[in-house]
Amino acid sequence: MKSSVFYISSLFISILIFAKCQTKTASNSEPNFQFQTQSIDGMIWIEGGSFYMGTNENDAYTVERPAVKREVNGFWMDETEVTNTQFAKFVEETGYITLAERLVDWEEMKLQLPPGTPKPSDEDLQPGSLVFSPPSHPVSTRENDISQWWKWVTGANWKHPEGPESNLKGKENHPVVHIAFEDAEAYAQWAGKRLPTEVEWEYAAKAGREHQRYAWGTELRPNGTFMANTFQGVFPHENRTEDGFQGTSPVKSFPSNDFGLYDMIGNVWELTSDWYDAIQFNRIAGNAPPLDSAINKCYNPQNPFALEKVIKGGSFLCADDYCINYRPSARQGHAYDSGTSNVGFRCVK
Ligand SMILES: [Ca+2]
Ligand SMILES: [Ca+2]
Repeated sequence: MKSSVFYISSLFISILIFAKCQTKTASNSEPNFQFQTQSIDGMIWIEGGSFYMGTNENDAYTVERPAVKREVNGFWMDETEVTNTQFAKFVEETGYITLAERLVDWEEMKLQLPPGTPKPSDEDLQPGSLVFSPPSHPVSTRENDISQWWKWVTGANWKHPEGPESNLKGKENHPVVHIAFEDAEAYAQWAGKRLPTEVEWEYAAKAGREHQRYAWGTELRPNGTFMANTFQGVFPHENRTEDGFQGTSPVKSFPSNDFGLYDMIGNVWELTSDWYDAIQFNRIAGNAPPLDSAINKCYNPQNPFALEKVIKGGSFLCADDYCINYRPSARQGHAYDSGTSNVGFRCVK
């Protein structure tokens, strides 16, 4: 939801006949099967199959458990997150204005806040977005008061990711950020694509390693190699950038997974088309009653008023000491009408 910092706690192929085609054989060790990846016009064919979604690891978050068997049909998926250059082409051709560039609609906003929440000041209803703004000193993350490191910045949007004084110079190949769900859907429609479902996204991220903790194996940094843009140091104030990037990174800066997809883990979280259900896997396993979607589109007891879509893959802010979301089973709810500086998307078809 578009929100001032005050409310943060309430919040988050076909026409390709003439295209180049490239095939490569995966070189990484220990995936569950041998395969080849095929890339056409920046998309990879993901062969359908069955797999275990979620995890049974005790130290994973409860919203990821238990693992449940799921079937997935084949689909094409963008090799990378949608970049600023790609999004700029969409805007240039359509004149599209993102949600973060529009005045905040208080009537819409208050529907996702506890009843009686006072109306923010007009200044706080100006177009803007949430920007990661780390303190210069250590802060306790125990109470999860995210207003200590997330700030509402008037004038922040996809063209000005850190605020009105910032721009996209040098970030042409970085993932686009400050994108709300409807913005991502508008882009996907223009591109003749759609957003992935949660199950499609996770199947593609696991790439056959469904029983391994990480998308690339069992160790976070195999032989000391950084496999994704995450956060090293003490969250949120001490970002040691040992992986080379403090914020977002150009797409393809880290190795692809075994399906040939880049940055599925880290860089920016990625929107999916599914509404968030915190106990979805327990429902599928028969441990909880089905969600009555006629009453509630989504379910998150920690954020009961928000309408949230599932985001996957973690971001440059996932830290060993705070949020270990750099795993393919990790999932979070994200307000469908909110963009932030660490959430983007990629498309499928
Ligand atoms: Ca980093
Ligand atoms: Ca990502």
